[in-house]
Amino acid sequence: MERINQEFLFTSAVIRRPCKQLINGLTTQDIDKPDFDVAILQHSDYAKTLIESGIKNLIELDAREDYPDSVFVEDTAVALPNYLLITQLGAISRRGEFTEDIREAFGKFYSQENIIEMTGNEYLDGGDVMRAGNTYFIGLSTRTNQEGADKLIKILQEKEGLNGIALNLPEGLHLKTIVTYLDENLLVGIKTIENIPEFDKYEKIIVEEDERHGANILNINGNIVVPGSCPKLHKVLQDRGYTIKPVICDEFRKIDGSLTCMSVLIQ
Ligand code: CIR
Repeated sequence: MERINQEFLFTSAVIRRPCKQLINGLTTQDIDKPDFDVAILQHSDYAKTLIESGIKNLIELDAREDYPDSVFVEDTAVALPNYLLITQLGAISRRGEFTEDIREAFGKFYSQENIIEMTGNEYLDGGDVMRAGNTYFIGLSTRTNQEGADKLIKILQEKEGLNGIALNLPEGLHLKTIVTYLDENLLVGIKTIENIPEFDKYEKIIVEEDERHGANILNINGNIVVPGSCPKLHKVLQDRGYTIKPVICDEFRKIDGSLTCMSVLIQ
């Protein structure tokens, strides 16, 4: 059997059902609003795909109409091997998304003393955090500031024995909008990542411009969860021997959502 690196082994995940207010989620796209009924179906396919990829313990939280973007749980917390970091979200309208129910869900996996919260002027969205082996890359974006990145780096170094590197995001909403650490030493991303010096040492699969959203994918227990609408990327990955699990989440893309942002994966 092929060897899967420990960092891609996940047993559990936290997700949240989309709310009707999703249609008013923040967006940089100048296209239609999401169709709520279709979004619900796509979200349930996403949940099914997580289970088919080996997530045994899937916690699905109820929708929160008071937070239009609350389906994007990834941004609210960073699940490290031993510690959970609750973020302060960069967007004002999203602050407060880490409600009591999600805190309770994470309490099943992390003891109280291993849960740390951002405070003061520290802002970070989980979508800006990408693990690559023992290093976590943190995108400095419109949502994540230096103070937020520094907080995470300190926890990585002092509590987890890991490293963190902050880098300026050249484009995109979040770091993981433009790049994924897919496998040992291998990145998948948009062309711009070739100009990021911190990524020089990695092999790269560059997605075609019309499949830009293919830069955000997931390796869950060796299953590669990819957007259904990226046939060229599917072929590249299959030719390299990967098992792909396509899932269509186009309604969420209308408000800048991608595959990683709808779950927090836990080892
Ligand atoms: C936002 O602008 O915050 C949401 N509409 C989309 C968040 C997507 N999150 C992510 O990629 N991690």
